[in-house]
Amino acid sequence: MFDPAMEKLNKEDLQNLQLERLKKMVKYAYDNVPMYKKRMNEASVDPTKIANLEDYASIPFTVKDDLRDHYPYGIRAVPLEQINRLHASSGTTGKPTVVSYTTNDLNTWHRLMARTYAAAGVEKGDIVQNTYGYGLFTGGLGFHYGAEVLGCTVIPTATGNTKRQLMMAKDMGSTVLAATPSYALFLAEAAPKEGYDLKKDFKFRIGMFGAEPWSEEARQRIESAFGIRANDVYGMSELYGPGVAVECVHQNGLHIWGDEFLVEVIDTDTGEVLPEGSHGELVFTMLTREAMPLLRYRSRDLATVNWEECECGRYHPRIMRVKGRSDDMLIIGGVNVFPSQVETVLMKMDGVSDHYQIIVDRDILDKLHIKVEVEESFFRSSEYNPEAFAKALSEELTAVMTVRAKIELMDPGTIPRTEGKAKRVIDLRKQ
Ligand code: DLL
Repeated sequence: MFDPAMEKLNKEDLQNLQLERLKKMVKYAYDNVPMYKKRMNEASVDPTKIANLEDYASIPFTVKDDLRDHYPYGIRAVPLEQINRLHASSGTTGKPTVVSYTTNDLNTWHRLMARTYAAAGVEKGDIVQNTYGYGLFTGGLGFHYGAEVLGCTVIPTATGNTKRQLMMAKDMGSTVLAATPSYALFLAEAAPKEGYDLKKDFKFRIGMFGAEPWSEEARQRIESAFGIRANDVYGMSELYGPGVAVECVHQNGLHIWGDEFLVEVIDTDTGEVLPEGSHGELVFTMLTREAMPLLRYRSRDLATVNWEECECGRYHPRIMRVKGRSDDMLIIGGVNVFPSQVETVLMKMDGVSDHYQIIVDRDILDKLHIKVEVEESFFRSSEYNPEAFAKALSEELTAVMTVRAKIELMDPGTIPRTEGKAKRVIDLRKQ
């Protein structure tokens, strides 16, 4: 463990620490962020009288639009001179949401990332090839500094330039691959074409994959292609970046670092706080953030939180894989569908490549329209019968997910590859 004093806390001690830090944070936000002072006053909340989580639930939620409304410098509790770094997320429309960090915030984040790597089994001396985008996106610098703090050698290749990426991985003997899962699948596809043998030519042993939803089946494909353990890492720019939660070596849910993040689970529609173990929207509070405190921040991500002790000995609560965001959910003929569920069905089928796209079109809302790229060797084999294959895929989706699907088979290599986060859903209604 990188930070045993925090990582070994039992449930009671961890929850006590959370409450103690929470009380201070509420007071800090009230005193230093005009938006929070106004909201607490309006809701008649006395920031000095928060005794438990029920009291805390009387504070209104913070949402992404609150950050947008505070463009350009974001929600801020310190003067600009104390801001050491800014990041921003692109967002789909309008102005980016900007997030800020003091020196202490950066240290906290980098240490959380070091802890995140170590929990996944990465050690001092590992060679980390960091293919996350460097820049306003938090992936690049977050994975970069965390690896340095842990004592690894970092190769900041950043995203793209796949040929050079593969050459460096082989020549440098990289042992850890930090990437979006879709880029890892892309590398796995590109390597043999460039003449590499994924298992013989590379020394990768652990993958640190996140920034987008991915299925268990995608994990199995990545693990068997590279011969590595592929660990899931979760985070978001508003909460520092990556490193909010990670799978330990047991890969049985992602530990949320409870000494820094308080998580509540709410009903997305009503906003009601749900009891422990329920499935719902994750709502986060950062417990020590200086520059940009966020109280009860609605993530829009849906998951279940489990507080049982893990085999690794940690009590830091675990979220089971985040299947998707409430905003990504499609309703097809009355059934709720997440893109990652479609991936689960597709990737179980032989002959399907790693690439697909879900098309949402006003005219065919009663069924899923999915473009599925056929895997190259199957495409060239005499067994390939497009009509029968499309029918089999459509039937499987109907059987597993109870939705009707229109399958459009695509030739190998024709669905555009993305180097950062994959674009799996094309919503024609928004274009
Ligand atoms: O994606 C930070 C990050 C970088 C996380 C690298 C992990 C690795 P944003 O661009 O702000 O930040 O996007 C955050 O991405 O609310 C989720 O919807 C989604 N997301 C992130 N990690 C996962 C994951 C970074 N492991 C948004 N599984 C979040 C599912 C994820 N979804």
